[in-house]
Amino acid sequence: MRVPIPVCFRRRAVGGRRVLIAVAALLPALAVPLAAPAAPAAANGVVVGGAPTTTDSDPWVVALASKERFGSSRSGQFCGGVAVGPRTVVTAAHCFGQEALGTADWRKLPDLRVIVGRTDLSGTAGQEVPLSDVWVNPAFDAATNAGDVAVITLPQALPDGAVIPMAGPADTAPYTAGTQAQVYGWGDTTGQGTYPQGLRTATVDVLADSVCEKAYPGNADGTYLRASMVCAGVIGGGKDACQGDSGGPLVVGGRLIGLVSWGTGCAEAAFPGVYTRVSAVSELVAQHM
Ligand code: 4AZ
Repeated sequence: MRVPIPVCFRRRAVGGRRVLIAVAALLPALAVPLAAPAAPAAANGVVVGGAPTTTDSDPWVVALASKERFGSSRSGQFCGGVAVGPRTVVTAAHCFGQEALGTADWRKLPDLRVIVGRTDLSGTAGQEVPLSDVWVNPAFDAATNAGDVAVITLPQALPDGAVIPMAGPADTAPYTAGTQAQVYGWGDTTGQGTYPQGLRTATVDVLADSVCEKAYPGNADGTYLRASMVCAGVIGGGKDACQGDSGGPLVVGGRLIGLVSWGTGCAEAAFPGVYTRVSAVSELVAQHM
């Protein structure tokens, strides 16, 4: 089968630095960076700067996939997601945008699946579960990226029922600056279009809101808003989420505190990763479970 046209769904490649979502198809001829970051991010990550992990140890990490749209070499993976209930997966709203899916209606992609239990996307382990419903946060603001959350309902309970609890409104401690968090995904490991077959994780620090407010005061990439977002990265850069990690988990102490959402480039010292603040949306999510 012919590999589909690679889909780059960056929203605006401003100066070649804009990064928002997954680029998924990996045609060798087009494996060149579609918009190279100004400074190459450090190599080797999930995520950049990470290490391999598995869906056995972290079974609530799931992949969103469509082979028809994104190609079959990596099971069609294009975003991450997180199982928070036996039949509920949360992800980023922008994973369901027109630019990601090529349609505003996910039902028009009949082979859209949630893949669970598949560490290695080149294999067939685990299950490919169809979606029975999707709630995309109607308050998602594509200009700022606020409210970047969607809730997927599955037709049946996940095989092993492995779920992770969401941070609630009262969970403020895990958001304290300096807290170590893990980010997970099958996204770009270099910031230059290098997609791994295996699931990866990186340890990043929750950063003070002021760091991201300074980095992202409001431009074409988005605006950092402390009420609805979390800032995370490492001093000096080198560890970060990247394209293809969107919708995936940021975890502190066995609790989901963030969803990979956006940022400028990947792993650049001056531009931390920005995550959806789960404690701000967990009640909304619960209403759609
Ligand atoms: C993405 O496209 C993406 N460096 C996620 C996070 C970041 C950049 C891009 C933050 O999924």
